[in-house]
Amino acid sequence: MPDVSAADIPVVWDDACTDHRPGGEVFLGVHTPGTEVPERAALIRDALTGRGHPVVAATTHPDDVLLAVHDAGLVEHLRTVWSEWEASGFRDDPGQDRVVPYLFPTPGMLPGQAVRPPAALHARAGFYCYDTMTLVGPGTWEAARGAVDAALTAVDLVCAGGPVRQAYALCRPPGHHATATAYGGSCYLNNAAVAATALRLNGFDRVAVVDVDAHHANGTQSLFYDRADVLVASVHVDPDAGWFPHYLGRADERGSGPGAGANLNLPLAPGTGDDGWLAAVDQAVDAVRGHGSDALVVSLGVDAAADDPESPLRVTADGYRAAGARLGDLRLPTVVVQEGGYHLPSVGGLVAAALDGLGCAASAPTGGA
Ligand code: SP5
Ligand code: ZN
Repeated sequence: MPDVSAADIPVVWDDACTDHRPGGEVFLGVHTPGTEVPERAALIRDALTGRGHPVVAATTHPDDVLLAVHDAGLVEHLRTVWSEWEASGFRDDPGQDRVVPYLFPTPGMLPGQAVRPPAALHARAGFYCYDTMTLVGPGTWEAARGAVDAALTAVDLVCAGGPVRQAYALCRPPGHHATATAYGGSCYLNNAAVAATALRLNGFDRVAVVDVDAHHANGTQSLFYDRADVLVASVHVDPDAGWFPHYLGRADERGSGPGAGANLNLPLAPGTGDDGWLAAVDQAVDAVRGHGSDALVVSLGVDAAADDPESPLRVTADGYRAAGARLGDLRLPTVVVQEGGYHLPSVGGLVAAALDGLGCAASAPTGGA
């Protein structure tokens, strides 16, 4: 019997993650309470510690991997925009206490013209952010940067050798909607892409990112779209059924150039439920085998869950446990990063179920029969 158990998967935590207070989201012009709240992270942590997972504090990492993923202008914007917003007096006039974009340089605004950064701070918000729902406030930068450190610390644990071949980074804010140059979808920095890049730099030749968040991993897809060495497979609610991120996530997006065939989108109908969702997870796992990946990143969003307010996929906790088991069956060094998941009464149990499935499968005796 192996002397490791699922509960041995370490949980990497950064205290800054609960200091990100977006204070809601502007949806269709209306300021709503939002669902990506600090309580999410504490609930997940408490559920995991209650089941025996050890907590490891994230360690500070330099910016090199972050800057291999993201444009320096985006990183600098996120680092500075909140203090500039405050200093510019926007809290009093017009009375907006978070950074909210109002103008977007869409292709239709700039036909045939290169887009260049605007001079005005309040215009710059829409240069780097592609929606109105992803607000920047006090603590946003520290949390987003802490989430990157958590992902990098989880990579360190997996690369250290020894018994830890799986680690979980409790990243908040989530990351999979962030592209090289833009943030959105409650995401600022792409933690999964940072983890995949760090694994490549640590000597893994081919890395797979499997994203089971309810929403398409548009940021991760775009970051690796033309690369063969990083497979991206995303299981999500069909954007053509009317769901975020609306413009991406279709099955015919298969990668480009050297990356042709190394992007797999598995869009699902609203109401799909466990069986159809797990069949898609199986297709993603088959794609990882076909890719010959030697390390795995799991973008673990639990917002496909039955009670989640942000998606209609209706997956159960048993479904998440089964998905974890299928991913654990790959027996690859694995870094799990937290993405979405917004039903506060169940979010902790859902993450715990996924990690339980992952750890049990990966530590089970290999099938001799
Ligand atoms: C990381 C992640 O899961 N991001 C999800 C971003 C999708 N947000 C879409 C929000 C649309 C407005 N939500 C209204 C919810 C009412 N039930
Ligand atoms: Zn999501």
